[in-house]
Amino acid sequence: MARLVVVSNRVPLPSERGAKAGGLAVALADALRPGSLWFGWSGRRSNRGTATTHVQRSDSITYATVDLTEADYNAFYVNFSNGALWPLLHFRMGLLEFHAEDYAGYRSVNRQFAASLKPLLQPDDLIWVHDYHLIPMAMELRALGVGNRIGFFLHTPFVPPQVFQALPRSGELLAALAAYDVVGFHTAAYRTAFLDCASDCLGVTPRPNGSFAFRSRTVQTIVDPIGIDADGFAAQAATAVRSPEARALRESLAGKLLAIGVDRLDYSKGLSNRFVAIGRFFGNYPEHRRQISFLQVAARSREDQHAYQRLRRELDRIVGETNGRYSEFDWTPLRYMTRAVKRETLAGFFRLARVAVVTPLRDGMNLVAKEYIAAQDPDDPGVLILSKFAGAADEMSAALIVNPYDSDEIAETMHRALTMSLEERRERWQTLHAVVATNTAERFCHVFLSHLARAERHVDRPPLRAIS
Ligand code: ADQ
Repeated sequence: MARLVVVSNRVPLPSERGAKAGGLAVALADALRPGSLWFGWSGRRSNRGTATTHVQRSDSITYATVDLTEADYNAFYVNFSNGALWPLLHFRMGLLEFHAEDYAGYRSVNRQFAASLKPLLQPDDLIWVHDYHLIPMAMELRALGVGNRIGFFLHTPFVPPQVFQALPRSGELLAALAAYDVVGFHTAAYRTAFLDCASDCLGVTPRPNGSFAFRSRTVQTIVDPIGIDADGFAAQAATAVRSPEARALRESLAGKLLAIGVDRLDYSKGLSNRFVAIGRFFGNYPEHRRQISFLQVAARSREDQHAYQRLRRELDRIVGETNGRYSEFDWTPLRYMTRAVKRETLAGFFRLARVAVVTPLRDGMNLVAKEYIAAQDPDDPGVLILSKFAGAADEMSAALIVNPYDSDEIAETMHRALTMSLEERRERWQTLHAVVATNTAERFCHVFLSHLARAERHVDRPPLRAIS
């Protein structure tokens, strides 16, 4: 069987796993068989940059990482990946900041990564590249003569041509994506948006199966929604609900109900609108005051960017206003913590919560929605309120679906969730659980890798020249 090589911006090194472990490491756990290699950025900035590759092994998996210089970190990671691509791919053109020198840094880091990875590759390796930081990676590997099968999975949404073309040099990124053999998206809408961009900009004609030809290569696009280890998470939740943290949380509620939100502190997650909605909820439905507390766990993220600093200030203000207005000396409506919480602790918190409010303005998928469902007690499950702009809404239509821009609708839906009969809660949960238990992380990897394994190899082709 071919060896799997995973490439991602951050590599979750076994030595560093803590509260932040999860995400990709959990999603890929089944696919990472002994012998696999994981390559990417170490998370460190140093003067040596990518000149040295650090290799460590754990559980028969090899982790190979490189550092970034301060200049590359700023151009590649802070400015272009997170200051241009992230807002663009979340429909936030107003936040997009493009500078040619950052784009040059982005291209350069992808070239450096390709050069560092190449000596570690074996001819039959299946290479699976993750996310928007590394769009040009395949093109750079091809330019070095790498003929392996290379796949790419985009964890964010993809946007229609009118939005994508707002990014200068966007045509180059589309051509770069066409250097992959397989390109995967969470939903059919994202794939369609990508194919529309490729048709408009590259002049390709997609076939009904989602493939297209470009520069005498075939690119297969697929829809492959990411999932979680639903059984594992459910077991964790059932145990963690008795943990000291969950017990302390339950005691602090003094018999009242809990609603929960868990997100990275990111403007795509719709936290401002959610917090406004919580105020409206307690304002419009005073019967719930003192009966429920909302706990928001928001892990700080990308703190060196202005948009994130502004967001934090805005959230502090709304939380202050809401709590100032509705708190009692022995009851706080909105509990807000800006740090990550360990996965198992979260699992217990999810199980305790009668309602989860997952209202991103845009989200590639949103795994919190799936984790919340997996964590519930089947006999007494909670209710999921989910944004229609999360990729998860495609599969999870049995949730209470809301428009995340409409704070009044969110408030009204919270009231509906809290007054829902046990029978309806069970019915909705069973439908949602069937989806989460079927479309798992294991299935996600299996679908992607079986498409990649079927792709044609390119050993005899002349190297694809990188676009300069
Ligand atoms: P993220 O934007 O990070 O991921 P999400 O899918 O919600 O978003 O969360 C990923 C993981 O982080 C989940 O396991 C969640 O439990 C954990 N997490 C979130 N907030 C946390 C907190 N405060 N403390 C501890 N853990 C926390 C990107 C895309 C998503 C897509 C994923 C996977 O933006 O749309 O679902 O990749 O493809």
